[in-house]
Amino acid sequence: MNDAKSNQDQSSHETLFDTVFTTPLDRAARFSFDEQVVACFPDMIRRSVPGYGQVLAMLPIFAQRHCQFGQTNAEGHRVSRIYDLGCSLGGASMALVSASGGFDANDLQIKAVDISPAMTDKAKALLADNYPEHDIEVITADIREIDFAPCDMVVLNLTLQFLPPEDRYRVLANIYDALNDGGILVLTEKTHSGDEQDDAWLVERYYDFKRANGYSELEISGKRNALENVLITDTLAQHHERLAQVGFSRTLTWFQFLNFASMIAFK
Ligand code: GEK
Repeated sequence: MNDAKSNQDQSSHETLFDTVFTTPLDRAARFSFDEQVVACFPDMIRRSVPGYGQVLAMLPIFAQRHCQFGQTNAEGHRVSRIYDLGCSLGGASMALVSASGGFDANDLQIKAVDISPAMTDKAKALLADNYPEHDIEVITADIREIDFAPCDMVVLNLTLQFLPPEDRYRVLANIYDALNDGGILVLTEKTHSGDEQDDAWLVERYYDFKRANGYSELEISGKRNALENVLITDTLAQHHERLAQVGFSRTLTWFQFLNFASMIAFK
């Protein structure tokens, strides 16, 4: 069955195969998180982000160690508040509350924020279907504009890279201010290396990774062009320096897979 046909045959909650950049004309498009991307998002992110599943799987493990249950929900129950910023379809939130995470349904109060209504509409439906008993609020907003409530953990999984570089410090400073002492930020990003030769090797192996996951040359170059000036990477050194500047006393890179890395910052 061809991709288009198989996509049509699936129900709206099923994951469609990513065919966003399959024709030469698509290459001219600027990347945006619209309905077309939302429909195939889980497939796209798994096939194009090395280590995506491994990073998500560690989130509840980190939460178990660093959540302090210092907040109170509307029913007077002690909870830990967690922000999932740039939540897309809620993958990180779902990983946090999944059965293997070890939390009870009313332990965590999650605020999942995304600027794209197409994403948040679908995230709400997925969470209502799969985790109706959990306290996960999906909010359609720009993370540069929100007022943070005190929290124990913030997840920025592949989101900071989409903000204009000049806005990144302010968002991280707001996160730092909202975190309780002992709280953590998990920051996952596509990065580039400061060394030109290393960078070329990492980028080429990243394209090999995408080829191995079924993407064609047309799709790889189409996506690369569409993301130009939309996804702007920093080096790991720039990330750690900025995190230190906003006040985090200790940061470390806990995961790296080719040009993707995840850092943890401790308040
Ligand atoms: C996951 N974290 O599956 N405010 C809020 N959301 C934004 C903003 C902004 N200013 N800019 C971009 N976004 C997810 C994956 S995807 C990564 C994150 C990717 C949102 C944007 O709408 C998109 O949903 C998300 O950030 C980035 O764990 O597609 O490579």
